[in-house]
Amino acid sequence: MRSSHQILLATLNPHKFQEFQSLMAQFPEIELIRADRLLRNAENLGHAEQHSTYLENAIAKARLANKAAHYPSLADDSGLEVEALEGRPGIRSHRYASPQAQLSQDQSNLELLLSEMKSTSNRSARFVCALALIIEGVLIHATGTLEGALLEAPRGTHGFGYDPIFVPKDSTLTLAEMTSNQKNEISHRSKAIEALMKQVKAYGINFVKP
Ligand code: ITT
Repeated sequence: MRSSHQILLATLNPHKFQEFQSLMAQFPEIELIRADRLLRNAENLGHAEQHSTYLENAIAKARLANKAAHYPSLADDSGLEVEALEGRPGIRSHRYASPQAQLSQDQSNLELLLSEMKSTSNRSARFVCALALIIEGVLIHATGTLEGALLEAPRGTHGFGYDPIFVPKDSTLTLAEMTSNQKNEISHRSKAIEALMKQVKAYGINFVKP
């Protein structure tokens, strides 16, 4: 099966877009296109996240983008699951502190989570990333996770979201203290991309650079 070399990345989060660009650099035949370049009402992507699982949300975002732009479309729905909070903020990670928020609320989300976790000794948490790709009428999906623990105060300036308080298992650095390459070697997103691209290959989908 042949496909164009372009994939619309159905995200409004510029940090995610940046991460995908470096993660997908290992597939130079693929060009990622920003959602705001192709979708007239890109903000509708945010409204598609009404479901109760990451995967359903990712599929909804990918479907919406694919239908609107007629491009192969890839969507990511991700979040942080905290054991002591029974999995919260989870699929609500983006709008944790402010349910109506459209733009990034990273700072207020961090502050709310730290205050909820005050004097909680169980610091275990994990990131989850679900990806959905719609290409040539086929839906392909994959998930990746990253286990770790939460600090009591932020450290580091790289990355985004909850990175400054998340220390991956077997690391002493937060994700925000790591370089983007270090984060990309271990992240939930990189694991999901690896699993997704294996399936893309198994389907016989070839990207052709003009
Ligand atoms: P799109 O839906 O437009 O892709 P979004 O930021 O709303 O952007 P999600 O609904 O998937 O994306 O929410 C993911 C939230 O989970 C994100 O805003 C962060 O707060 C958090 N998150 C996900 N991956 C993360 C990572 O790698 N590092 C830190 N926080 C992350």
